[in-house]
Amino acid sequence: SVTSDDQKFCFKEVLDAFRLCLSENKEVYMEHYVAGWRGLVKFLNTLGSVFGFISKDAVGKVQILVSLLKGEDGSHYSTIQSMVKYELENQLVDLTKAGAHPTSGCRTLLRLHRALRWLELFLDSLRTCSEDSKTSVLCADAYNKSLSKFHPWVVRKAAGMAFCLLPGRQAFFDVMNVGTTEQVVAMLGEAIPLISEVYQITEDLYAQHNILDIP
Ligand code: 1Q0
Repeated sequence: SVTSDDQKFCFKEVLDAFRLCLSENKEVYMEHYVAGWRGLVKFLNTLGSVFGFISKDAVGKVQILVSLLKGEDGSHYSTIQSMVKYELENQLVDLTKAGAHPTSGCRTLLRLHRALRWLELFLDSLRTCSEDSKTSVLCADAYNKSLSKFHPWVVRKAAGMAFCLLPGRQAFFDVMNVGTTEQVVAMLGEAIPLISEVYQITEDLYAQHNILDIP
């Protein structure tokens, strides 16, 4: 077909990435964390160009993390835990105001981490909603309960406008490429606890190091 496999979104890819994210001792592997986001961005791109400003920001952040991981000091970036330790010990993070390290791994990942909470809430509402629920409303509710508090007014406004253009629940489920509605609901039920655990481990780690407010 014309659409190559790596362009076509498949929700299973996201599920697998988050499944591989946690090590035995509950460290979060960067490689799989960014793979999860790459999959999600693919999905976002199928929704059309109104979501371009969101996708562009996410892609930029994923690229920053990938270049750190592939870079000279890449060995320190294999897990979120090792990244936090390495960057803090070497003063590579702007902790109180924007300065010399605008693209630190800690700062960049924190932005995606905050968005992960939105995703968890949104997927959970998709999983449990009725057939006639409006995805735009579910998405806005999830956003207002989480990510919106970190965004200035203009971004909230633009996001709100973009949400109104989301396809309906069924179209959403079709793009996920999973199968019947029952199968989608089952796969969401598998994915949400994994996403939730990765979120909580990261949140606890950032809280423990007092870096939840990196500017
Ligand atoms: C499905 C609809 C997607 C809606 C995404 C919700 C998030 C809205 C976020 C809008 C903000 C984007 C503009 C940029 C903001 C940045 O200023 C902000 C902070 O960064 P910085 O460097 O300026 O301090 N960036 C962020 O907050 C990061 C936002 C990343 C959002 C990534 C969203 C990826 C979405 C994936 C779609 C998943 C759909 C899941 C459904 C799957 C199957 C049903």
